[in-house]
Amino acid sequence: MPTHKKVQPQFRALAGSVAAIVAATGALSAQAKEVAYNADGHPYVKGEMLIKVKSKASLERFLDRSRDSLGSLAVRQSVLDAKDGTWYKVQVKESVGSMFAAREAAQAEGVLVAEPNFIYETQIGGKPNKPEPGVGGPDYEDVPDLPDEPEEDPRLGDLYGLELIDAETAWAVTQGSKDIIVADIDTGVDYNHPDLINNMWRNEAEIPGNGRDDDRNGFVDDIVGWDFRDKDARPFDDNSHGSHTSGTIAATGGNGVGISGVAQRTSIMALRFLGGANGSGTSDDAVKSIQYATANGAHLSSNSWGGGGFSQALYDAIQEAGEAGILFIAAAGNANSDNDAAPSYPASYDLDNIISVAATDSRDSRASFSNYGATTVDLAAPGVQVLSTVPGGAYKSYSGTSMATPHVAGAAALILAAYPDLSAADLKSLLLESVDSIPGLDGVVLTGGRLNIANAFEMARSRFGAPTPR
Ligand SMILES: [Ca+2]
Ligand SMILES: [Ca+2]
Ligand SMILES: [Ca+2]
Repeated sequence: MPTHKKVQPQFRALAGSVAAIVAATGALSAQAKEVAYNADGHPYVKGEMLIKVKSKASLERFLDRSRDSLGSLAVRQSVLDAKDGTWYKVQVKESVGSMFAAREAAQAEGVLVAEPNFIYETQIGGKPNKPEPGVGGPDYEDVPDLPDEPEEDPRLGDLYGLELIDAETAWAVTQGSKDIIVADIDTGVDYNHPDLINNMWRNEAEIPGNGRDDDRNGFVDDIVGWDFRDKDARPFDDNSHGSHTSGTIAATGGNGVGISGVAQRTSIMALRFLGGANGSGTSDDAVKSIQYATANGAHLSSNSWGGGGFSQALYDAIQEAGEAGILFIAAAGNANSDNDAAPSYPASYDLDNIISVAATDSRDSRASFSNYGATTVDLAAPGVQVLSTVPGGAYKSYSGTSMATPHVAGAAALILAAYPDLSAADLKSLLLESVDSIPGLDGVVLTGGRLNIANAFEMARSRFGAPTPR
């Protein structure tokens, strides 16, 4: 057994719960899943690895040759077609072990990379709700009409974050657009929540509930996104984390209900790969979520999760999203540690399309839990005691870099609504270069500042001219 350098408490807590959750849903495998840890203390699914090969033939050759040394390995499924190879998930004989198998596989001819199937978690302080049992989700309710004249959101005044980032000034330019699609890759969304239902993405090319893949995107009856954890068309939120992040991105503004997101209007694509009490999920399902967002028209994604080791599969998926012009906005992590010294994935991948977000409080101080990094964490956003939507038409306050990240995602959606032709690089530089400089963030994050969306619009006007809001 490798000696663990340092295992963070949040990882230890996983062991029992993931096995129990997986056993309860039966979704991943008939075999009970157990958690193991690599030498760096990162959790992965015991008995599984992801393997990247040049071709299916090289995979089969490897499996044939290694039956004696590694036991009978079973190919589970292909995970991602990267430009230089294909990723497969492989079931490894438990007595052999994923780490050993991955090391062996990496030596084999035709195998490009092999790695364990890491486990990631939501980046929230404490764990929110007891998960609701069961797979799937409720039927889609009819989308209500918005009021003809905007009606005030009664709890808007409780959102100190919107005030700090100057959302109201930005709303004078645009309140957002349903044409801009934000993939919320998380624990799912309460897509019937009265403050979210109007801003859910609707896959217009799909006929709901007819058991057919009408738009031929590989997913049957996918209306608001997909549930990669339970492998069904209803990415309902069993945890409350994903509904909360969605509300910060784009709870419906001016509908006379609850709050508003940073974008009053946008389209939220719900991609669920995390779930259960700990809000955990695996590399392969994260990769498939990112791939879905890329293939189905998302403009950016919001990613309030982390904690796994370096995964080349995840790197490949985020890079592919970047090549499609998609920003990947990611939580810096909640370990109060320096990402420059100890990277936190996925936020710390060295890819141009990633924005890594730290959390600050109502006085613009770095949250005590927030990771930082003078070169690898880009900017801060409000992430302490943030009020947002949770399932059942309710609202709660949570803290975490999980809550900071969707502020940046909402801001990006708002800018894109006014400047739809911006490249991902231009959008990123606007968000980063227009921050409010905060002395306490100097040397703590790359920009030394906290998101300010009104500044970003001012900068956009000077760089790109008058907005053309949708
Ligand atoms: Ca479909
Ligand atoms: Ca259908
Ligand atoms: Ca509202």
